[in-house]
Amino acid sequence: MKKALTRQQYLDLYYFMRLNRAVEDTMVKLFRQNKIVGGLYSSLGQEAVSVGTAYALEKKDWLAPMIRNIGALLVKGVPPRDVFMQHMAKYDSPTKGKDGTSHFGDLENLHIVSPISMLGDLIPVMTGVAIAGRYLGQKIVAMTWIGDGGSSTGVFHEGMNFAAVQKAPFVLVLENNQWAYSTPVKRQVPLENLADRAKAYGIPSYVVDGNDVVEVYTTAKEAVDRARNGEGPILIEVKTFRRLGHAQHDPAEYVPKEMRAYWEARDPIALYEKFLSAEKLLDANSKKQIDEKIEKLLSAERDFAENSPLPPAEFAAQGVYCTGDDCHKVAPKWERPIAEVTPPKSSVPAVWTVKGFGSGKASGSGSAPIHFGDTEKHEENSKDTEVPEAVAETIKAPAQPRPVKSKSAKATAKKSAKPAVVSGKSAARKARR
Ligand SMILES: Cc1ncc(C[n+]2csc(CCOP(=O)(O)OP(=O)(O)O)c2C)c(N)n1
Ligand SMILES: [Mg+2]
Repeated sequence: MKKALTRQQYLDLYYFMRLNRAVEDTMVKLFRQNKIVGGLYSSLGQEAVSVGTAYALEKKDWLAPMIRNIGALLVKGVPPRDVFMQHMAKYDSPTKGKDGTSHFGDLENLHIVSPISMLGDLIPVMTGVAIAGRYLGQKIVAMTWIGDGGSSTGVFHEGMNFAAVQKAPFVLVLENNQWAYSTPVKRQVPLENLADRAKAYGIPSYVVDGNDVVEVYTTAKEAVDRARNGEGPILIEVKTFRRLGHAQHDPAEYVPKEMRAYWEARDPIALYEKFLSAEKLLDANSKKQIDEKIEKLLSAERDFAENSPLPPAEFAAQGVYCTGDDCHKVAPKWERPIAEVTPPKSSVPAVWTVKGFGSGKASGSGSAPIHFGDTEKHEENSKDTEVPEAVAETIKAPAQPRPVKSKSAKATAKKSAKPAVVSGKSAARKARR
């Protein structure tokens, strides 16, 4: 670890890592008391990643956490009670008890976009936030996190490519904790460094030790500054380890003992404490003060959360569907008259149709629109619908059985290769063959 920060910065990083761990320890206790409503994920051993990266952001910047980034929320200013209440589905929680994990954000004050469970989807979303900030002249940076597993989704690549081509002020932290559920990295990506994925988009990247909070922070700060100065998106791969299973239900017995032992000996908080005492930034007394501060804070926050009521039953039906003005204040700004850009005026007549298609009867006597078999009978070769030439080209005659070299077979093949007309049942069958 290098010495390059102010004393306060060093101590802040320590405090938030300790707070991150203590908040999650408290939630494990709540989980065992059956007070946690949804799944409980852990970032044990990964605290330096969430804290070190989020600490590099300014107040005006935006972040969107994933399941193992509670530390980032705490750094951005979310009170621990919100995290507790959210997981306990309490009425005073940010989502008023509608979610049992960490799907909440704060667009107005803290600039936090709610997590999206579909891995990778936050990348284009946060790219959009970054571009919007630039459009509004705000000089903000947007940040999100993705796992080693999540970096193999299609939307990861689409999102990164989009961010790169737009030169979005966006920092992506690729949290390589060696596992995606029970799949080790080596079995899903043929790369030594996942940061190499950045080469495909022509953007810069870093590889850092995710258990060294100072290295994580200084790298993230450099990346955030570069993104803010117009250099475009940056990918940071942090190498770390998921110390517990995917969630509370997973004992992670598939993790080799040696691997676990290696990383447990590299606990990010223990490593940092060693550094801080060697640099005379933390002694037994100041450590005790921090212990007491966190204990006092979390005891009050937990009490508040436990005393918060569960939502009233009738609330279950509210706030589920968008109700327009009561739900949000975002309104479309129509540049053309609405009638001109919405149906029926905006509807285009079908290029070609199939007679009877859409008029079949369903068992409940309504119409069963997509069942060819239900369409009315009509004669073979009847002229139902003229097919435009371009369409006819695409409906070439279906492959014939093994050709028999006889005059009559050739003649038949030639005949069926001319589908100028698609006729109801028989044509549909032909086309599907
Ligand atoms: C697109 C998509 N596919 C699958 C899942 C199910 N899923 C949730 S977490 C997870 C593993 C993620 O592993 P990784 O990205 O390495 O993150 P980690 O859990 O290690 O933090 C999977 C497959 C999902 N949420 N979204
Ligand atoms: Mg992982």
